[in-house]
Amino acid sequence: MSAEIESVLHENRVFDPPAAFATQANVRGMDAYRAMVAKAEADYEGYWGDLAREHLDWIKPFTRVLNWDHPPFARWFEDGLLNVAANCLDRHLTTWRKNKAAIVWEGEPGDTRTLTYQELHWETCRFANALKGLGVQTGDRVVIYMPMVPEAAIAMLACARIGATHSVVFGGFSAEALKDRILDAGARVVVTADGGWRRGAVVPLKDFVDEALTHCPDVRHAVVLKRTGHPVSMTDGRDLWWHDVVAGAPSRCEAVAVSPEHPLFILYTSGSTGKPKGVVHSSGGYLLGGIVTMQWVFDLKDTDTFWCTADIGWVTGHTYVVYGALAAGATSVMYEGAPTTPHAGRFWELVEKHKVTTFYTAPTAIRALNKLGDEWPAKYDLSSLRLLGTVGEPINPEAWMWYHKVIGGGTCPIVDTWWQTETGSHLISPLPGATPIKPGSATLAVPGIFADVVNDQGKSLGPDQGGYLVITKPWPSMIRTVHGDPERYKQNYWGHFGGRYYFAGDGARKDKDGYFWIMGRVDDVINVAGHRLGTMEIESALVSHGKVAEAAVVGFPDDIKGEGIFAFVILHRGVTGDDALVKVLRDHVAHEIGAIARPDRIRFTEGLPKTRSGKIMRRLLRDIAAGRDTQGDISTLEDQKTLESLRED
Ligand code: 7RM
Repeated sequence: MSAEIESVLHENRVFDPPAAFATQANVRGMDAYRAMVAKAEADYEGYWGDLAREHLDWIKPFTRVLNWDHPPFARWFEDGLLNVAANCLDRHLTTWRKNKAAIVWEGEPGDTRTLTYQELHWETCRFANALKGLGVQTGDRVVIYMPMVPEAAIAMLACARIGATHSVVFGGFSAEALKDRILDAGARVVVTADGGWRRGAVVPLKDFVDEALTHCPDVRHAVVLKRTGHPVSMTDGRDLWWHDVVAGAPSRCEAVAVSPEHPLFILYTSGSTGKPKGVVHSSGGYLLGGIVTMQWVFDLKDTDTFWCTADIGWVTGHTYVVYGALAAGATSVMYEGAPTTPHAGRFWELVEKHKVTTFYTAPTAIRALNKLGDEWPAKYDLSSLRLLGTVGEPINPEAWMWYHKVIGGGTCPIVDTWWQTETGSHLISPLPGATPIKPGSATLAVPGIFADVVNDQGKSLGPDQGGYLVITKPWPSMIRTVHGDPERYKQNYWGHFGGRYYFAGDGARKDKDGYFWIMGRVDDVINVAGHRLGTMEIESALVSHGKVAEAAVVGFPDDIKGEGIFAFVILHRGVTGDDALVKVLRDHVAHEIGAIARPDRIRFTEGLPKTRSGKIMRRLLRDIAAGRDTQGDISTLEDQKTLESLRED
């Protein structure tokens, strides 16, 4: 790693928490926030130990909070025993919440289902018994490859109930990607469906499973949920229908007591090299991170209808559709389909229909929905909303302002939550009743998390100096290891600053108020004539021009400057990209940031290559900008066609 990253973005707007929000918030005002931080600073283990006793149900209480004797392998609450499914379900059954809606589900075709905590408990127990009947034992791995239907959550919770470790593979992944993950996880049971609905068509999940399983000799069973009725082939002895395996299965099933360090799940992320990494999460610490952030960041109340739009194949779906949401007793909305099927107002229609109070989505979705025009949200009553959130990438201030004004009616705070698959839950985010918000900043660390921006020597940097975002203490919901490769875990995340800090891979700066501004992945930094520029800031400058809907910026080899700046630009509907506009946009960036950031080349495009969770795959754009063949793993790519059309012209 080399010197600092220059930060060139300027954003001065500040939004205080609305008084009406602050007075009812779970964390009220900055003094309350600071008191929590002070407590965590004074007695780190005492702070987290108290929270773990308060928010988790223990089968056997722990006596030791943190074992950090063998860094970077942390063990939290290690001598306790608990069960995650019992913490998500059983704990509510002795309260009025037993008949509260746990999951409010909507299928893409418009079919709906609501499961109370009691019903979700029955279904989970039945499926847990079914898994046991198939020979699944505590410690075994189960791969879940399903559409966004309640049974996906039921399958996850059923694994948790019997202490099996699940690995959810996003339902949009190919047979090839599925195969790699089944093999790496060493799963012997796969849970899937005959298909799922996406953009009006059936995603033939079972066909992909069949293809994957030709290379997975250790898989004994595939359990298949009938969702679409689309014909599938069932292999005798191996494949079983979900409805058959649960038929007659008892609706009680003992929740197995496991160590809080027991691996709850493995979730694969595509590392920058292409080989997928199996991020391993714990049970106790992971769940604690999810619960406390539901309370603090999402300000959860029993009157809320909470909708996190993420697929359960992504960590955001794990923590904020399923585990954190349910353990905190939320009503969690789950939607199967695409945001624009059958029409561009589908999300807003669902907000109105289910009276959603808290809406959490990704900037990529916000920009896409913004681009479709204000007439869509205008058709629906969005007045039930009280809090908005974003996650996945930095949100450019223009998209933020649209979200705030058009979706939030100017009254909802926006929590811009920075976190990762590896962090398990939010680490940097506003607390909506406390933190004054600056559009585009994830603001401050969650109380109990210690974050900093450092240079390549690990030295803490001053205000507005760009550097590396690090977490300086282990935290309960952190990644425990990379499945089957502890050395990779050690090197990748703790190898950069002599083992002292967790390095997130992101560039960032802190402003004079200590607010964090995430500048994107350091792998994406461009070196122009010795200046290291974060791509995100140039993208943000482009999108601040009224004609631009979205932009992706990468470097390409330049003999003189080292790297030149190549911008891929998506224009708003009805705008045509011509040479005059290229000039206007180049000048606009120079004006916003400075001549050093003026793009050398601008190319107008209809789409960008993105991962399924909406992140731009700049690695592929770099290849295109350099005129090279694209290399490496593209199993996480959302839409192959976009890449092909970029290659063609
Ligand atoms: C939850 C999730 C992690 C990476 C992370 C960042 C980027 C996520 C924000 C963000 C700026 C945010 N998990 N990122 N949230 N950047 N502001 N609020 O996204 O493992 O898929 O990605 O996403 O680069 O390192 S993830």
